[in-house]
Amino acid sequence: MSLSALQKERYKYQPKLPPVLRQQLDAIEVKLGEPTQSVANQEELKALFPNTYGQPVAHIVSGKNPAAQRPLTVGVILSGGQAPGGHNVIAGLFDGLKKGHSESRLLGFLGGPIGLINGKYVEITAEMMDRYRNTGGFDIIGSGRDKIETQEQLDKVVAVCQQIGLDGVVIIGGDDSNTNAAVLAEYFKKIGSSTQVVGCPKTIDGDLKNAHIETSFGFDTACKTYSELIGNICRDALSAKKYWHFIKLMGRSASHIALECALQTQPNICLIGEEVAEKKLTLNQIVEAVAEVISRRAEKGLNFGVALIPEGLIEFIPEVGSLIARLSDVLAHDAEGPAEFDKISGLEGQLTWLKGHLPPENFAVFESLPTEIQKQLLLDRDSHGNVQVSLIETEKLIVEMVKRKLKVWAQEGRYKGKFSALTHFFGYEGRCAFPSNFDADYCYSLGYTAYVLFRNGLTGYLSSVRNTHRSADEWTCGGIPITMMMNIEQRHGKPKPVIRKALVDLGGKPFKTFAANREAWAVETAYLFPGAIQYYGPSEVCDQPTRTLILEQEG
Ligand code: FBP
Repeated sequence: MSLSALQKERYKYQPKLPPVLRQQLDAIEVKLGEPTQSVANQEELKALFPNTYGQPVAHIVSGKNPAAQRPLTVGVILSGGQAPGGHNVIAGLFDGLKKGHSESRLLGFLGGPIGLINGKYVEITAEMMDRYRNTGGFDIIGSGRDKIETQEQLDKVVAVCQQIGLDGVVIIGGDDSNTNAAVLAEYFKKIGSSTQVVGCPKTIDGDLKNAHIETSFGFDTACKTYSELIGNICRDALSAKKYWHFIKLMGRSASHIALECALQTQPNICLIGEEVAEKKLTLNQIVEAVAEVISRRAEKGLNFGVALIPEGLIEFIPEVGSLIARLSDVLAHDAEGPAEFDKISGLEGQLTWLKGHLPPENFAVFESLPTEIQKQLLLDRDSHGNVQVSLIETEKLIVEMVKRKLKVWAQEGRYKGKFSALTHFFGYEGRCAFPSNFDADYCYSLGYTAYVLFRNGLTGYLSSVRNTHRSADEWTCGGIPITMMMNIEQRHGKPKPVIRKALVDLGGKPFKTFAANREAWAVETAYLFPGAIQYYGPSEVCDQPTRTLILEQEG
């Protein structure tokens, strides 16, 4: 197979580890802190996780490791959406295992959690590992969105682990997958199995973070990739001076990606879902705010601009969120509803049906939406009948409604500009990029840390690397008990123990920095052009973490 020049160079790149992990393994030990508590619902969680609740935070420090050395067999799963760096988590784990004992084995379960349920795996060899070092993607073993939840699934997993003689499993995933890791760790302990479970925090969305987990991997590379593209579009807008570009960015629930990209590129508009929800803004108010910026720029002769829209915005708008929830109810949970509805052909007939089944206030919102969006709300339902929010073209919705608004303002003599809009969606473009140096180093360290946690007998932990806003020479590492990050939330109408998702903190420094500048960015043209991710060169060009991480950690 022929390789690109960058591919060849990246294979050779040696990721940076925290200083403590650069030592021989017998010079590293784990120090345990005080017992911990979950972030909420302590009594319920203690009852649900009697064997793993309250474990102490684990710090990996220099010392002596008395652990008797025998070969370990460990499994690894990639779970959920791709995120740059996943291969390096596996590489760090692999190298740790082999350093610990040359006969240790790493098994990769294929296609995500379903691979563990069905016992489908490959053994990761040194030669195979070397073909994936420092590359993007999850293609080494594939990923999937299945869950290990039911008793039948748990039984199958236990049987697979026993048959192989697995000492441990690493689950590389987001909040849901690591909630699963906690459930699995608890179950293994409950049945007296010695198989350990350790998670690694993954998601480009950046919403798996808390007081102990500074960032999820992949966020850095994805945001830098999108910011390069946004910067290029800013430059195009500035050159042609004739288009408004509306760019939707991934981030199913939280707006971290949009916020970080705004900090990196200084667009004219960036909507933040969490702020919309907090201020209870209506769709009309959002549209007016966007139209206002367009109008003010037009007054200065600037009929161009760039607007960023987070994917999850639509659900944060209270009236649309309520419509989506109600639509999902009538189309998914009402036994008669879906079958009857699916027989109707044509939007007109569907509208009549909905009028009779939706509360009037929800129907009024539905009726006010552009036809294309109405169709998407009705067509794009998942296997449970729920509306698939990520497939709704929010960027087109906003453009359509802004057009209508500007037309009215033009008739009233309030707006005299020209509005020509283009829409974009940046999502998949960033999920499998070559990991930035930050993600390559961070992921390798997370994987290596996971091995050290296994070696020291820990289970039910999330691998953690800290002080990541500084150079890797100052990084520290350890393990955080997963139950510590959990609370009880309603999921599909039932209370469930889950890791609390991190939304954009409106009181936090990243949002405040954005809010303090957005007025100037709206009317002045203050674009930044970050350019492509650099892998080689001065450290301030190629090793810098995200603005979000720096602002959050520097306090
Ligand atoms: P994870 O949370 O599993 O990492 O996935 C996040 C994400 O990339 C979202 O930003 C996006 O909405 C979603 O995955 C797309 O999912 P799919 O890959 O199933 O189309």
